[in-house]
Amino acid sequence: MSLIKTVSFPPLGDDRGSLVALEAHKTVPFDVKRVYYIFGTQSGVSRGFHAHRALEQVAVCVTGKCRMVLDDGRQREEVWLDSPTKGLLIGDLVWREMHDFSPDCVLLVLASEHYNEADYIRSYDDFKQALKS
Ligand code: T46
Repeated sequence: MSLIKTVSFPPLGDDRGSLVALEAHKTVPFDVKRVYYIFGTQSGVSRGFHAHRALEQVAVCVTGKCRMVLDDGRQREEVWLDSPTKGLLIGDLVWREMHDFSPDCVLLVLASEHYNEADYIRSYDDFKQALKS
C-alpha cells in the first residue's frame, strides 16, 4: 500500500479565478486545531526530518512547489506538491522531509493538534525505535 495519500480539492472557480475551501471532516478528514505555513525557504534548504507520535496533517503548496518524502520505516516514497488543488495526508509515525522548494513556494499545513514539541521525533533512530514499541 502506498504511503502517498493525496486528496484533490475541488476548485470553485468562475470567470474571476479560482477558490479552494478546506473544511474539517469534508475536504480535511479531521478537526483542524492549527494552521501554519512555510514560505521564503532558501534555495537548497531542506526541512522536516522528523515524525510525529500522534498528529494528522494535510499539506498543500498554495503557490509554487516542493518535493515531499515520506518514510514509514519500511518504504520511502516521494511526491511533488505542485498544485493548490493537491493535498497530501500525513499520518502519525511517518518520517517526513521536504526538499527542492521553489522560491515562490508557500506550503500550507492543517494539523489535527496544537503545537507540541514533545510530539516530535527528531532522530531517525528514535523513530525506528518508536515503530517497534
Ligand atoms: C511538519 C512539517 C511538514 C511552532 O512554534 N509552532 C508550530 O506550529 C510549528 C509547526 C513550528 N513551530 C516552531 C518550532 C521551530 O522552532 O517553528 C520552528 C520551525 O519548526 P520545524 O523546524 O519543526 O519546521 P519544519 O519545516 O521542519 O516542520 C514543519 C512542522 O514543524 C512539522 O510538524 O510536519 O513542517
